[in-house]
Amino acid sequence: MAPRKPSSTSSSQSKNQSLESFRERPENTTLTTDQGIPIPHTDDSLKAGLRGATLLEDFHFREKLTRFDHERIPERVVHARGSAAHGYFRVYQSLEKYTKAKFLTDPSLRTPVFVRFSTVQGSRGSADTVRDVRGFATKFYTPEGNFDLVGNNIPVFFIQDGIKFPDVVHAVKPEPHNEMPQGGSAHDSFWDFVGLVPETAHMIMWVMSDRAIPRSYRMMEGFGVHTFRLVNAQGKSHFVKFHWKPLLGTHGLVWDEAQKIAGKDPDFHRRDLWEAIESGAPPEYELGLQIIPEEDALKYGFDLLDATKLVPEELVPVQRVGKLVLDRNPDNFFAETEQVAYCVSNVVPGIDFTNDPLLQARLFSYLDTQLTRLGGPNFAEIPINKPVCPVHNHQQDGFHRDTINTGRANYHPNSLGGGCPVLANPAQGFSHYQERLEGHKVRQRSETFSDHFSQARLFFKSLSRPEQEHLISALQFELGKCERPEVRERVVNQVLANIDSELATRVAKAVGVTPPKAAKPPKPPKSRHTVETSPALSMENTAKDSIRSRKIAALVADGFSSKELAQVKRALEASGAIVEVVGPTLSPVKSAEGTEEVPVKTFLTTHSVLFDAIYVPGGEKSVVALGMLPDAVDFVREAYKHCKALGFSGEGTQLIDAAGLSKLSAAQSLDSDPGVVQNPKADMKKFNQRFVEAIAAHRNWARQGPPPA
Ligand code: HDE
Repeated sequence: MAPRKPSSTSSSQSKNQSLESFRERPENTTLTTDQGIPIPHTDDSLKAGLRGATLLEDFHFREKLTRFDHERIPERVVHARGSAAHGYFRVYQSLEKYTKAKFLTDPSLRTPVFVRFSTVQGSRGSADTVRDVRGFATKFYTPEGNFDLVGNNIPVFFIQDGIKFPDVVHAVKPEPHNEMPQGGSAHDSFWDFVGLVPETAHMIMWVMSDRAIPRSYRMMEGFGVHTFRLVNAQGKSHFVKFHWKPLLGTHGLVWDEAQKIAGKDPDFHRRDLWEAIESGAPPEYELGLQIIPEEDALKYGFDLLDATKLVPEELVPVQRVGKLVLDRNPDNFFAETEQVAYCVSNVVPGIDFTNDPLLQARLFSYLDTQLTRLGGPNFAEIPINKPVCPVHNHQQDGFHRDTINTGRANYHPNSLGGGCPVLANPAQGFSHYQERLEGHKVRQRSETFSDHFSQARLFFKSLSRPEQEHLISALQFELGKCERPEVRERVVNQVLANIDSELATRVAKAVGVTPPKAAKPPKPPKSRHTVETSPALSMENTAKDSIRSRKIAALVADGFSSKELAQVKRALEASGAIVEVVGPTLSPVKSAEGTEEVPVKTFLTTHSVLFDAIYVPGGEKSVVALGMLPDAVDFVREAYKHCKALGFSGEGTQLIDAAGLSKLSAAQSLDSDPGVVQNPKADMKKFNQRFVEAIAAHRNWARQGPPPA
């Protein structure tokens, strides 16, 4: 891979510049203490005699150890494991009809952003590919202050009221008595909660689907989840749902593959994001808006304030209004990715909240949690959190204060400071939307929040058959790991039976629960503005037109055909893919033509699960050698099992039998499998075209065959 570009040529420049004065560049510098005293020796402590005890006066030793002892800050209570990138956002056309937010009304403005992706359950060091919701948090550094869109890759949530957040998080986190399992929901306390709280039903469908094991952060959607408001210059408000649409499409892993990746490369998603940016393939997403008139809050048979519901795209289309590009990796993980503090309450004029009780809780929680995590109230002064526009107010003091306020007037109103800072012009400043409210003070849930199963069913019914199979086996896996029969029983009968009877019956059988007698009749839809299925919910219908940034392993041993390898490599790279040559060792491999190729990885250092597709070039000697290497054979078999594209040219096709693929083929004949591209005659043009199409299709699920009886 090309060496890292030093600093950015990106368009996230204003943030990049604002960070510049904080960057420490070690080139041509001398080692000093924190006080700037030059240090000529740092490998031995100061001792009383060559073999004597260390002296307390050794300030360099004490400072070095003290600083090390205090390197850790508390990890986030949720979303601790994350990876982030800088970039920019630009709106395509002014949205002034709906909002007065400058970054959404000025198409010439490139707004710097910092996006952090995360898992929810696991600790900071947990594996990337666990089954979990992914966070998708975006900080827009706008000219009117920071706007934080703190979303997930799933459009709904487990609960309806934020007061239950500690409960759902305690339930899913590692259990308190033994702190197991790490990074996963397949344990009793989580499913105990699910069985007792049926409002989780819709979200459960999503987290058991392939959405919860994304192929890449670059290939997942993002959602603001709650209904927000857009408010225009005239004070008119519209409800809005925020979406991020990845230009590479939305793609998932296979569960078996995800588990293996967790061992082979626990940093799989982090590395994928980092390498894509370094290699010049910046992840891109479009911002989508579903705009809904306020009067329609109850039109769709559910309440727009209920975060366990989504608005089907077929009813309210997602308008794509701008583009997000992530083109620069952070300089320092701790300073940026760890210290970034997203706060749902950070909104700019033109964006406002609704009364969604989940959102209302979040408006309190994020600022509150940062106070402890980042050690006090001045965390907005940390470079990554600092707005790019001026900040003036009378807030002062507290731990870690950076700003040196001058003058005597630290109150409002004042005359000693000339009245400054003066109040903003109401037309430009933030004023809360004047929503009319009345009601009794109650601790109750609205009747409009009571349907927990219609949309769970809608989601399940909208999936393709292979996606449904994956979801069913995910539930069989998760509940199968629960020790208590009553926990499994309750989930099947209180939750799944209300969603779909085949789903409930098959899960019941697999986890030793008596299947529900009859499917519970679905409630009739409460609204005629509804849909039976929503094709937009299925990843089968996503973009499959590109192999940009896909990783393909070319398997070689001595005697491979360098001619075929070069042709295929050229074709794949021309379409934006990355080809890595994998060989028995890192020593050069000799081709049939006499040239040499140095593998970048070996069968020991990498594995099929870390690639999107496999290519085996011809060369009799090479193919025979590969066929005798169990790890090379395993490479091919695993790629086949995980439904990936496989390409075999020339004598490479002989590896098909050596790996026993013909016997594995569910379709009886590999010729009918569009994901296995064979070309014994080395007519490379057609081969390359078909191979590119097969990789772009992502996976050939038909290969999985029928489910076990
Ligand atoms: Fe969060 N959430 N959350 N959450 N959340 C946090 O804030 C919370 C919810 C989300 O990369 C915490 O800084 C409550 C929904 C993301 O730094 C904490 C409730 C959605 C991130 C917190 C929710 C999210 C967080 C932990 C229910 C999708 C990571 C550390 C009312 C729309 C941000 C922190 C990052 C992080 C509270 C529910 C997304 C404790 C109380 C719904 C992406 O404040």
